[in-house]
Amino acid sequence: MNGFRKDFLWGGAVAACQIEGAYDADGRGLSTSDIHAYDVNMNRKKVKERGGTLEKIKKAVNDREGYYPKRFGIDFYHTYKEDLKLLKELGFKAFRTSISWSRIFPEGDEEMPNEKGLEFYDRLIDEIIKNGMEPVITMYHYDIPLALVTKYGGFASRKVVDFYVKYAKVLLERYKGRVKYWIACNQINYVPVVKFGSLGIYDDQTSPDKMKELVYQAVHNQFVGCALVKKAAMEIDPDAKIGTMISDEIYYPASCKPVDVVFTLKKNRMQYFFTDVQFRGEYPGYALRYFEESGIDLKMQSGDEEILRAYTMDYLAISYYYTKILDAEKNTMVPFDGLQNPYLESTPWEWRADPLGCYYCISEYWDRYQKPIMIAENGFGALDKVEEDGSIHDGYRISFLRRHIEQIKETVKDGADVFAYLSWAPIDMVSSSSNEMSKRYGYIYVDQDDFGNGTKKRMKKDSFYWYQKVIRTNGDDLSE
Ligand code: BGP
Repeated sequence: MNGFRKDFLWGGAVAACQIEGAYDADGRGLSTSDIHAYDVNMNRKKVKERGGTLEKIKKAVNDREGYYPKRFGIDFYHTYKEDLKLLKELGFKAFRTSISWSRIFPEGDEEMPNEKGLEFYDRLIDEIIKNGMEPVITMYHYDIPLALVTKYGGFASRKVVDFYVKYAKVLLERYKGRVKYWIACNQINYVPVVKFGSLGIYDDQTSPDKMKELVYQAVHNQFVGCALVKKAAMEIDPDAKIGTMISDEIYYPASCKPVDVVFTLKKNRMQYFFTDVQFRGEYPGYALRYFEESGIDLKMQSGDEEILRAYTMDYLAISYYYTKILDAEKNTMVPFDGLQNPYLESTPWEWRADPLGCYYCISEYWDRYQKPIMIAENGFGALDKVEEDGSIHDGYRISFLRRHIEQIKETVKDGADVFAYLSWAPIDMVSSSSNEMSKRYGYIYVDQDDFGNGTKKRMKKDSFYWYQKVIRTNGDDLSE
């Protein structure tokens, strides 16, 4: 292979809870993303975890003072037709977004789905297809219905697994024949740091010494949920592909000291743990040992192991942004406890771009599983500037994307089956972790500030025209 396959899916990715807004339209219920308040005093290098205690959550629900950016997004709920037209102009072959779970089941535990929510996604998915794009739909992207958190304790409860599978079955039935690529759960490996948004666990749900066990119990429940979604897809829509998604958190050793190299191998294994279970269908020995030595006693229901073994995932979706390093003396096995690589450039958010790391990440995952790979997120968050004449010169973003696409092409030349590149993000929207518009990723600028003020006007950045050329030449011409 000397380049991308002819039917390579070039496109971009967004998430309902960061783009749609209309948080209470047409019967939608509150989700965890709707109580993520904008923190005007945030430290961009140390963004606070969202969520909080049950008390804090209930207060946020009743808060009339704070500003909650994800309730408004960029109003994509109403502008999706115009925005998709711009993406068609870019030449997109695929478009990834997510379905907001609480549009379909406002409280999460209703008997019947909310028809108006389903109708919105009928319109949206039809519009994506009408504009010549393959829809890639994330079933769950950091917006679990809030009631499933406060009433049931999120994925720590097996009842929530049942509600999740019921929700997924509704989607598979409704969009059968229109959606071929599903992602069961956004970045399933990231849950320890997004335990509120992704597992639906609040800070005082259990005592601090029991929290690690509760998180991994909820992760186990999510594994079972995803496997049951795969089972449902085989019954409802055999053409549907169910992907699992991880955000790359594979580390380099900080030095060639054997202790750093071996520690890094062991910690990286606890990242591969998520995909080992979902592609190999069982818990690897190193993970069982880690849980035993950490005093984590996972409760598996009878039948769980058979379900995991029988219903593994069809493809791997990877979100890639940065890399970090591990020093055996300074770091621990706590997920995401790592150091910054002094050989990489920093950004205001301390996300250090590493294009070669993209080659490393894809190669390791391909060598480990030989499963088809979709790059489901890759992009450069930056403080973009609008010039007097309305132009936006984001050469830094073009350079980031070019250097990453070059490395992806290298993995394809090695034989890796990378079938899609959906960069984050085609259009500016509210950032996930820092909850701000200022951290812009788009090829298309949106005139809206961190408090939602602005004309909402969409403007093409230099990267719009560059990416348009990349897609037109199927990745042959990456020149800046
Ligand atoms: C991923 C999330 C996306 C997206 C991206 C960029 O973890 O799946 O939702 O937001 O990160 O992160 P951020 O928006 O925090 O810069």
